[in-house]
Amino acid sequence: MVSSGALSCSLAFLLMAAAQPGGQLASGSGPAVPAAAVTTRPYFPLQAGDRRMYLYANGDVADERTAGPITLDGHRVWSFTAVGHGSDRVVYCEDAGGATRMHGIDTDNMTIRFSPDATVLGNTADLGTTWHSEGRCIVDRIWAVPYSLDVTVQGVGVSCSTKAGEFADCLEIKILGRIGSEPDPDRIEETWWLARGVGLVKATDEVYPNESRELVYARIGDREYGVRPPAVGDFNADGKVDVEDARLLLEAYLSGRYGVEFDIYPYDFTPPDIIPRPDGLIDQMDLATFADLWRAYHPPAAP
Ligand SMILES: [Ca+2]
Ligand SMILES: [Ca+2]
Repeated sequence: MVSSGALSCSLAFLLMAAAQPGGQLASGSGPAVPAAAVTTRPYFPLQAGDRRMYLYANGDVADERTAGPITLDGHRVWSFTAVGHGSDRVVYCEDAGGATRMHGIDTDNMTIRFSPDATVLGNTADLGTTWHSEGRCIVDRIWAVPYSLDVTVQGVGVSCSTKAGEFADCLEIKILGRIGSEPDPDRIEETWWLARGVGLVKATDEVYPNESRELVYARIGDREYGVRPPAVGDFNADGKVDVEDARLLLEAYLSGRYGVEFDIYPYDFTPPDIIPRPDGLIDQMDLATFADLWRAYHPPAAP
């Protein structure tokens, strides 16, 4: 048994950072769901290619992409990978009934798996519906600490205002939990607003206020919300990646003047839809990455 306060604290922090706790759908928990309950699936889209950008209370902006589905630990899962505010990958799955469950969290130096999977949303929800969860968090497949979670619906059809716009049809859920061993587990207390067709648009964190966030931009399927940020490689933000951008990058490279906008390597995902992880250098790898972006934006004409 692991009872390290430091571990449980860091686990809880990772959970906070990812802001994606959930809980096992325990049998018999919560009130009976009346026929008028809403189906939750549209409030938490699981769809590869979606993008969501969040502004955190401390000024960070996180850029999150959805990938999948893949099979992980025998589950069909979708991963939500965010960079810019920590670097976490939260793995979700959907059960046959349409409930949304959290399978685990990967960070640069730690893997956490929920056993059993943690439920974020049951398949249907009405005001007052609660899903109780408990189990173990398995860290790096070796250590385990207990967790428990209660997710309660405290608003249906409510509106939520964000920097990406006003969302008229949201589920508002309260997430209360504990993670780590007694007598000193860490506390989870968050409120989420999930917009129909969009997903998480706002979260307040009552334990770690700096982890509160709101949506600034989203691309869900073919729809966009908020103002699209300049594409990576569009250094002068004129909506095109062209020879003028190449000139600006070359100038930065040759002059040795650092600009984070030119620091496009290393990166995650695939050109042109990349998220740079700046390494503090403008070198030949950044030039090569720009060349890859160029090719992605200007594919050769068909013969
Ligand atoms: Ca440009
Ligand atoms: Ca670089």
